[in-house]
Amino acid sequence: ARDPVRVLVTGAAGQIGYALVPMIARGVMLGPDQPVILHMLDIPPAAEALNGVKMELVDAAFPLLKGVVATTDVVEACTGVNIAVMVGGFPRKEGMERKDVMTKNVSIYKSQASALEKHAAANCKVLVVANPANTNALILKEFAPSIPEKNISCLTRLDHNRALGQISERLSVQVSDVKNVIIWGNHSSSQYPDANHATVTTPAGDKPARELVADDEWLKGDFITTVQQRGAAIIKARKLSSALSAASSACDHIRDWVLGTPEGTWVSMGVYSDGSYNVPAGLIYSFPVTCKNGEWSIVQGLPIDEFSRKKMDATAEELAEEKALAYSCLA
Ligand code: NAX
Repeated sequence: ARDPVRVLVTGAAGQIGYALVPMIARGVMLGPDQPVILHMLDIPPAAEALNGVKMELVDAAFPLLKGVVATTDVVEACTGVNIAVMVGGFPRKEGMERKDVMTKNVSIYKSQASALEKHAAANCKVLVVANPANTNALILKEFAPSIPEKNISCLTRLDHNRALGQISERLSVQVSDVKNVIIWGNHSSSQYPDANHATVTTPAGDKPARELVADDEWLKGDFITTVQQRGAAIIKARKLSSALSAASSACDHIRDWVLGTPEGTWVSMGVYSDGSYNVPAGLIYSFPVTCKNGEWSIVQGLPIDEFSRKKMDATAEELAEEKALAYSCLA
């Protein structure tokens, strides 16, 4: 039998946590043959609720779940973990300044970075979900210098999946037949959802989505804004933010990272920019990536038109501003 993999979920008593931990325990993230030990971290005011989640995990009798650590102690939570999904963070409340929210999250991600660096298993892979996701991941990278930058990422897979969903609805095709959309940049409304390279599997072979949609105005307009604003639309409808889709896409992100992307398919991940596509190095920016042997690489050589260039630059600019704001909060 395989050794269990230890998976940390921070903010585990929250909405996304509640949807995510059963998926992990069922094998959705790491496969149906991979036993797991769940580490769940939350803060003291949520300790009782966290314990309730632990009770439900016991009650669910998941065959793959070999142990549960539920704690408010960061060191205990991080010790020995192979995968860390960082969902905990400080939410923006009404009337709060951006800088105040950033200060809170910078301090959370700075201290959790140190705990992971000192106590996680070697080669631990980190996924930051909590907003501002790209910048939280950047702070984590800066304060965990011994964790290789290739092991630190942020979630834009939800946006990627939303883009696949929009194309599938528009064309009345199965979502599983649509692939290779791209989310460029920040997980915020400045992100650029790009369908220029997307394809749709048809009985006659793969066809460019752009040709099948045959409506550039939609692709450059409502398609982009619908994906950008989808989070707000869910809040409006549910009076709560996305949780099941966020949890599901976090599983997709880790699964593809660890087990590899299918041949001919790429996905979107927020990763440390090496300057590809003239995106400034030193930002955590969402790119199209393929994964193999547990490592991602940015898909190279895609032609970028002028419309795309502008959108890619605008979201990079926003990330540079966020980075500057985060650094000013360190002082
Ligand atoms: P909730 O407020 O339901 O849960 C957050 C949990 O984090 C709470 O239980 C809270 O006590 C805990 N927490 C706060 N500070 C902590 C700390 N220092 N250490 C450990 N735990 C801590 O929010 P939820 O709806 O679950 O969303 C979680 C985060 O995901 C938010 O930051 C949200 O903005 C972000 N999202 C990111 C998405 C993405 O695609 N990257 C999409 C979904 C989601 O909006």
